[in-house]
Amino acid sequence: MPTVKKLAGYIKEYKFDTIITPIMMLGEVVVEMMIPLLMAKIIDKGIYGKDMSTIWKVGAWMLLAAAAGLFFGIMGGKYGASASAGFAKNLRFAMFEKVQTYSFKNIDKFSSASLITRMTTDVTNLQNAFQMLIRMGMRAPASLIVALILSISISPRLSIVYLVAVAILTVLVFFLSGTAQRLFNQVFKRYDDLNAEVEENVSGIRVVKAYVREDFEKTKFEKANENLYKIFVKAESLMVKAFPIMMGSVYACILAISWFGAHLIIQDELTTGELMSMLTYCMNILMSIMMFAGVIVMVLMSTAAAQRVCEVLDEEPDIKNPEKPVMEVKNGSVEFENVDFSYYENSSEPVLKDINLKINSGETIGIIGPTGSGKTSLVNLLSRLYDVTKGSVKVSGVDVRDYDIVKLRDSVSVVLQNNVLFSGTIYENLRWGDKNASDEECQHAAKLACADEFIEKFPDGYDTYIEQGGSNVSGGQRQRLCIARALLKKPKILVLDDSTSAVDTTTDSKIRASFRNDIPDTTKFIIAQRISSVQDADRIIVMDDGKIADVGTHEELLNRNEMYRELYESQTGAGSGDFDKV
Ligand code: DUT
Ligand code: MG
Repeated sequence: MPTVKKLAGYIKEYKFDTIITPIMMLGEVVVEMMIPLLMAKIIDKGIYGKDMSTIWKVGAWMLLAAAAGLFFGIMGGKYGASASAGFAKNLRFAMFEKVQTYSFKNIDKFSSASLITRMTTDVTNLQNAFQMLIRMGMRAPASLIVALILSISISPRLSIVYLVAVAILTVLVFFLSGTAQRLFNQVFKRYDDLNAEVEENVSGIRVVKAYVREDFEKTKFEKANENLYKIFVKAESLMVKAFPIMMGSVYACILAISWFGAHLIIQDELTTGELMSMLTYCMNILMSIMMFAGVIVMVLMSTAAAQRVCEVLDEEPDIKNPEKPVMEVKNGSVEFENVDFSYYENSSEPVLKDINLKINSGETIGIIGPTGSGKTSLVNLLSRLYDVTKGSVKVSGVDVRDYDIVKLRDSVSVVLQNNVLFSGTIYENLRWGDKNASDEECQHAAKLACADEFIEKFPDGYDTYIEQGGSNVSGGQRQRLCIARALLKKPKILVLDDSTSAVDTTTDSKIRASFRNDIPDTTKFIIAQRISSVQDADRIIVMDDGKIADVGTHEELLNRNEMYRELYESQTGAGSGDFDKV
């Protein structure tokens, strides 16, 4: 039940709507229940007693009751919709807000596909269940009780028939809701699988096409889809079978009442009007039971969704601001002290092992090494995209975990290896780096990143609209825009993670030259596959299998490091297939 309490906290400003809805539904029930009574009066007094004035008078009351019922019903619907939609709105926003605080590690844990399902499908399920609960959750039992009381007051003997039907239906309903809940829980699980499938395929659709893997992907999807279909059919057919059984018992009940009622009328113990109202109440009671069962099933079904939503809300961001954060990063010096790092707590072998490194402010550091050697992992520790497992990373002499995260990330600007642009103009994208940057500053940053040449060729220049994911610019153009965006932060430390891999060598060296001239005091980390991208760095780190294999200048490394020399020769030697001329 802590889940319920937690979720109820998100009703917030819709409390009034939430409370008024069941009250309106109650009003609807009360006036609705008066109608059969008035009906009995019209039949017994008006029709049998041939009293026209009673018919007029009671008829007017009936009309009034119907109008009041309509009013309450509409109001209940209106407030119910507002309360449930508002609740869902608050919930979605809270989840979105929470996900923004997640570290990379938190996101890895859920996967983006699952986060999307939780924020959309699961919240919609909760919204529907909530609406059902505040509307029918009150209406159904209220109508059951009022109808029972009224029919017992009309004819206690005939009411026994109800009680039998109520008992049978209740057993049936409890049996069904248990099974339905189990089945629908499986449906949600399958939905998640399907969503993961769709997310992966659609976001990687270009690769799928390039590798002509459409058929393979289709088969995979078909399987997930088929599984979902099967379980859905199973769940739905259970519901479908339930319906005739329920209706059967309703009609059996009506038959029984008519039979016994007729006898009672002949014995003068019941009037025709009273029998009419008994029949209406009978319908009311049985319908209420089914409705209530519906509410229970829906609420039970939404518990899985509720749990999944709460997991997102309860997840502790594993990277948090310290109690008394250091608010200023003084310079760009960096120190790694006995750093070990792994992505998963229980992995046997750390990704980075015993890293020790001291870098002065303003130095340019090249990082080179085979793929998977830990280059990205190493630099991701600088801006606390991940936290070290052991040891410490210090920037300007202070442990990165002691800084205010915003201040730290403003000072350590990372151009990620898999970088993305967002939908919006080039100006808007660049201002992710600094939202107050003037047009001139944006243009200056673009110039440093050698992005000005192609931007100015676009008909709309800096106002060119970038599509979602940056799909309307080339790989090299996107990389340069991302570098410009990072430069706008005016960072103390700039990290380029393979950020010029798609840029030609001439432009690459132009970018590095502008770094040297324009931001000499910024510490620069340049991860690259091409030696030419790092050879003029002050020092070059050679990474191998999570360890620092060597550190030195280009010349030093050429002389003493075999791996480095081989890489250099393969990139400069004839027939290497690389056009780099060094
Ligand atoms: N790794 C993970 N989870 C991740 C990223 C990486 O387990 O989210 C592992 C895979 C690899 C090791 O960490 O064995 C180092 O990866 P990293 O990305 O640091 O390697 P890299 O040197 O940057 O490789 P590349 O040149 O391919 O970018
Ligand atoms: Mg990498």
